[in-house]
Amino acid sequence: MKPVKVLCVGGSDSSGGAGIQADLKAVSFCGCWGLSVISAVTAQNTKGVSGIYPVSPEFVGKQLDVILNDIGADALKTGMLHTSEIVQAVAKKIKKYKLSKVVVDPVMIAKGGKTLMQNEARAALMEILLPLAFAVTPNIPEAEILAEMEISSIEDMKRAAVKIHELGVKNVLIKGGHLFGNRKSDVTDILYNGNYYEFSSKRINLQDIHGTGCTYASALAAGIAKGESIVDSALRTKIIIAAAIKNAVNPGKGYGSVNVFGEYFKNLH
Ligand code: PXL
Repeated sequence: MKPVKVLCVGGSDSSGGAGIQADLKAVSFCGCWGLSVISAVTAQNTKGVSGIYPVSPEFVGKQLDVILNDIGADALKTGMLHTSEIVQAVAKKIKKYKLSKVVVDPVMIAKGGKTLMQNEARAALMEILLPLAFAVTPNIPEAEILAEMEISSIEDMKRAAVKIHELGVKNVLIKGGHLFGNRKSDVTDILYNGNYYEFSSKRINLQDIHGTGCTYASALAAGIAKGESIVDSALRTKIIIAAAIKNAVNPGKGYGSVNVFGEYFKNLH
C-alpha cells in the first residue's frame, strides 16, 4: 500500500515533546507516513533548551533532495528553521519540487524563552517562505511579530490575519491559546483566506505544556496531505489538540508535554 506522506522539516527535541519528535507522533496518529528532515539538534529537557547545533543548509538541502527524488511528499510542514540560510535552502527545494501543500509553523521561541530562530531568519521566513506556503500557523506572540502589531482581542487577531495574508500565504491560522480576553473560558482560533472562520473550544486549564504548536501544525498538514479542505483539517486538528492537551504527560521535572496517543496509552497501562 502507498501511504500518504508528510515531510516534516524542523529541529530535534531530545525531550520528545516538541519538534520533529512531536511532528512524527502527530502525523502517525493521523494515519500518515512521517518523513523528517532535521534542520537543527537541540539539547533539551523539560526545564528548557540548553544548546542548539544547527545542521548546515547544504545538508538540509541534501536531505530534502534524497527524500523528494525517491519518496516524495503529499504535504511538507516546517518547524524550527534556525537561520536565514536554512529558510532559503528549504524554499529552494519547495520551488524545485513544485510543492504546493506547505504548512509553515513559524517557530520562534521555545517554552522557557530560548530563541529558536535568528532575527534574519524571521525576515527570510516572511519574504521567501510565506509566499510559497499554503498555510501558516502562528500563536499570538508569533502573529504579533509577523503582523507587526499588538494583539489583545479577537478583532486584533482578525486584523493581524489580514496583514499576514498580505505576505502571500493562502491560509492564515492564528491560534488563540495565548489570548486571555473577555472570553477567558474559551480558546478561539482564527482562519483567514479571504473569508474569516472562527474555531472555538473550551480552554483546558493545565500547567504550561510543551509541543502544542508542533502537534497542531503537523496534524493540520496531515489533513491537507489526505485531501481535506483547510476548514475540515482545522476542525479535526482542534479536536486532536484538545485531547492531546487533556492527556498531557510529565516525563521529567519541568513542564509537561502534549500526548496525541493519550487514549491509546491509557489502554496499555
Ligand atoms: O515548540 C516549538 C519547538 C519546535 N522545535 C523544536 C523545539 C521547540 C520548542 O522547544 O525544541 C526543536
